[in-house]
Amino acid sequence: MNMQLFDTIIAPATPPGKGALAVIRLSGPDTFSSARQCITPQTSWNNLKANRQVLADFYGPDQKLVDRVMVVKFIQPHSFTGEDSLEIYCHGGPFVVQTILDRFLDLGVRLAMPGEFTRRAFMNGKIDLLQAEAIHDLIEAKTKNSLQLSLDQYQGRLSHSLSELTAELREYAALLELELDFSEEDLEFVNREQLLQKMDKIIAPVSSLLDSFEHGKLVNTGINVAIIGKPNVGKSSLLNALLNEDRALVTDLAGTTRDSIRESLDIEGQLYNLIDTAGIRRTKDRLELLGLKKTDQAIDKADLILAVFDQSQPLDTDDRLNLEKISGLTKRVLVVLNKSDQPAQLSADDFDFQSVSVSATQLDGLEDLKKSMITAFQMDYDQSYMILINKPRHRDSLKRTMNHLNHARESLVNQLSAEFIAIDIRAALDAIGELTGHISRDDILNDIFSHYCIGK
Ligand SMILES: Nc1nc2c(ncn2[C@@H]2O[C@H](COP(=O)(O)OP(=O)(O)OP(=O)(O)O)[C@@H](O)[C@H]2O)c(=O)[nH]1
Ligand SMILES: [Mg+2]
Repeated sequence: MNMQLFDTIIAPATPPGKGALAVIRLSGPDTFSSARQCITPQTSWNNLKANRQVLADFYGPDQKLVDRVMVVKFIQPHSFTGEDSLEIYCHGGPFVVQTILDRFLDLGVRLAMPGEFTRRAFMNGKIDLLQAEAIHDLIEAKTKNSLQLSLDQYQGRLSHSLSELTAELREYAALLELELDFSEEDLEFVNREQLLQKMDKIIAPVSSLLDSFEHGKLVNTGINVAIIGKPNVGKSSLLNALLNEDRALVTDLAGTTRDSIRESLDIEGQLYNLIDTAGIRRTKDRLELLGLKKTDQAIDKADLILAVFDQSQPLDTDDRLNLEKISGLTKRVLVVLNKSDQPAQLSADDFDFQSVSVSATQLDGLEDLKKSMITAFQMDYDQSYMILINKPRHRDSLKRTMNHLNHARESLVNQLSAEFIAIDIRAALDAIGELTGHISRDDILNDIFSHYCIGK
């Protein structure tokens, strides 16, 4: 990739608003020539060493001092983008930042588009597409586990394992294609039995990567948990107890919660998106019916259902309605027997589901509940330390890879000619290439980078 294809861009790398410091980033061929016109480093420009932070004065067009800043110069290809780059650490006032930006815009530098720095890093081969996506995830990470997952991907764990798989495949494709060149002589460069064994060895990890999507997605975006049950069993009290704050309204009136309430909770590094719902019962109340519709949507979206019952009361028809609802689901369900501070009329034996006894108001049994929520997904990331994919894009590419690999395998088993096997192996390689970005399509790139903020 010819770097001169790119012009010079600028953007603040820190969020807008007031702060102690702000960082402004420039990248492109005219970085230093434009910076020379407004920045005077304490060491002269000629003595300015790369990758070192140096104090400097920033001047406006009238040669008046705008700010005293720190600068770091990066010389291509030894920078994030792979181009000549400069980072300016100025004082974090919006006016200071805008004045510095305006000065560079006047000097012919262009304001960067969302994700343009990362896109250049990708285009210049500094990172692959999976790593570019990981930078975005890393910044968005809300818990220890999602941070770990994005760091793994940023460090290239997934890319590395894919490149190992493709190296072998590439070799076989080349040998098979060589056979085609010698088809007159009827030569076989690839032992079919060995290739079949190799294919199986490659299909297995691709398939387990595909299987890791559900897990990876949950680590990345959190486990959706719907708290359901008939009115007044203490769903909102349970939400508040888990969050340790008075988030939802609690009253002794049945039908208090109408709208679904969503809050995030970090349990031992895993993100849970808790949704408190309107109590499920037979009703004709229009507002309540609207609430029930939302409850159904929350159940649809949930990965885990906390079905709450008031254990101080025997099961009634509304409880049975809830039981019917959860029995028809193919999702993970935990029964929560609330109000354990009252004499019990229900026990775990009354349910076909795993259950936990709690008191939402006395904050009793919550640790047991959290433990059950964790084990429901066996989310201990350190123990199940494996490579995960976490985006539909990854899954789609790997599905295509899998289809082509299976097809190639079938051709092998049916002793079809090298041509057929090679075509499918090449197609599998292309699908992996799209995943890592070695084969890049503008529409995919635009989709990925447009979600980034300016300056990233
Ligand atoms: N004794 C006791 N009372 C509780 C407990 N949890 C909730 N309550 C009471 O039960 C009543 C209903 O609590 P909510 O949390 O509003 O119940 P809900 O399930 O959200 O009710 P709706 O929003 O109407 O569907 C309130 O008076 C709470 O104080 C508990 O563990 N023990
Ligand atoms: Mg409620």
